[in-house]
Amino acid sequence: MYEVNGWKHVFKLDPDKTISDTELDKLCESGTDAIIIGGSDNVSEENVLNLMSRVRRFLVPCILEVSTIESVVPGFDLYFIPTVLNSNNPQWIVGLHKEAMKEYGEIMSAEEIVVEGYCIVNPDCKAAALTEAKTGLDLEDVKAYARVADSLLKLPIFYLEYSGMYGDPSWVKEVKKTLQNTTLFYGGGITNSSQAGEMSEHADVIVVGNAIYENFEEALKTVQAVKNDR
Ligand code: 1GP
Repeated sequence: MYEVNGWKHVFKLDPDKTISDTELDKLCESGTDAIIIGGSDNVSEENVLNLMSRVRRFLVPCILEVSTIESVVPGFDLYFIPTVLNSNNPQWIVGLHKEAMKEYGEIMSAEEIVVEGYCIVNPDCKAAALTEAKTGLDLEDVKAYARVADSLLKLPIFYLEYSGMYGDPSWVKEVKKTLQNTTLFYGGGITNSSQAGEMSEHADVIVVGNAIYENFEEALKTVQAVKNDR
């Protein structure tokens, strides 16, 4: 089984967006620790399978971040299952998870599943709207959610999600201090090496998403920024 412990950098690819073979080759061979496939819009069995088979030509671990039950397909190294800790709607905390278990529980292999405790901080991102996230949190709230993930639920990952917006590094630093065993993922608005290096000083793993589609060469450089940093 793959362990997220020790990872520093991942790219998140959106199955609803287009990426050329050349760019995909560069991402997969960049030295990143994993490729996550996941998104919030138009995620289908077809586009997930298509992207997975393209990433599968490389050795890099390939992970599906499950956002809809319909798009779960076999063949990934790991399945990341998000639970949105600050959602106002129990569907996004445990409801859809129960439906998935009803359908796939018997055939699921526990070693392939990793639960991510999300805390969505940016009120303007799609994920916040979709999951009815209670945003407007202060740092103490976010630290409390981190402790819920770590001390109470003993989740492997706490995912501080700023999707589309560069967050406050001082918050990431404080959140990291509260975690004992849970791995801290930071995602949101990383567009260049210096931001990657800055967030990587505090977060265990940084996630680079949109930048892949907006400024590919800069996005690619975030890997080395993080690897050289430590
Ligand atoms: C999104 O956290 C990831 O789920 C990455 O965010 O797309 O802003 O890089 P960006």
